[in-house]
Amino acid sequence: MGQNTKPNKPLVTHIYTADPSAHVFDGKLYIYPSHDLDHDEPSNDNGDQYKMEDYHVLSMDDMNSPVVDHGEVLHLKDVPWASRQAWAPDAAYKNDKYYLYFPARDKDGIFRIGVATGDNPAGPFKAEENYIPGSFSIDPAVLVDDDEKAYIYFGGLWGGQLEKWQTGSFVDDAEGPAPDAPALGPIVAELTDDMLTFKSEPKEISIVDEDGNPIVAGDEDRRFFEGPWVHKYNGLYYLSYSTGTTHKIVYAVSENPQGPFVFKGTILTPVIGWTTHHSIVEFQDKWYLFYHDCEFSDGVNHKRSVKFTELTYNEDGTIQTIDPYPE
Ligand code: FUB
Repeated sequence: MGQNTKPNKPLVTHIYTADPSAHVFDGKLYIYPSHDLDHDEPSNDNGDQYKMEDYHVLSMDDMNSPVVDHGEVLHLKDVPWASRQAWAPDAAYKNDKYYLYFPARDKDGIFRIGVATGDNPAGPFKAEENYIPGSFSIDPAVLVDDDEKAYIYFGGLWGGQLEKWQTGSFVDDAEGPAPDAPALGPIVAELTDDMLTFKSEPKEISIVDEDGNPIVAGDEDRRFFEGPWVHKYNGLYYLSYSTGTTHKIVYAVSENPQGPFVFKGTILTPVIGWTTHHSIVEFQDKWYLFYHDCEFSDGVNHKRSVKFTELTYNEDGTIQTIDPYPE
């Protein structure tokens, strides 16, 4: 199955896709999205409408060629520890293997992060028996650095449950920090060489302004909400993420993969639909932003479509802000 695609248009329309994580493996572009179910149940702030059950992999030989849907590569029924909500995944390559990282609720309804392995970037993937010990919350993103060290970033507020882990264990009725207190940052952990467990204790990333002051929880235009992604450009680490309630993709920069990161600006202005979620990838000498919106479903928040557009750096390494609906 395949269809040609264009910038700012859905990559595929035969299924709803969201939360794209794009990677170049073996010279081809692979996209690992969530697979939104086409249902008409009500929405709430807990994200219960995002009731995805499986993952598909998409690929493109180049940016003008048809998008191939490689079909279902993992289903929650084959994940022994998981109960529901297969949310935003990511993939990584190391040790001649491919790894699919994904969040889902465990049997107690707590979001955890699992890993599944395969020999081919297009799947299929076989899940480990248990979730990654010590994992929590949602939206994993993995960076395999130039020195082969691998880092996993994750976290999301509200339905993503990050607020509930501030003490180090799950507190069901925990609230987020006060508006003038430092915002909760995404979490980072180094992965073990086999990519299956945390090598280091997960720790919170600090995001600060240009003066070194932490971004506060009430600063909803800049504080982390969900969907962390880290890529490298000119030797610097770029952490980008969704601001959730203000619907932007923003970024911060560091010399260290574990931060602290200094806030820089907006990459993508709000899209149609509540959530915004992206990835950034270099492919055939150009940089691309993969993102999603709800234009194709006429604005139904849980029926999203993955799109892409080109991303441009300024000479000083800052990223030009992208309007998802150019004239
Ligand atoms: O797709 C479900 C959730 O919506 C993701 O985990 C979040 O990042 C948001 O896009």
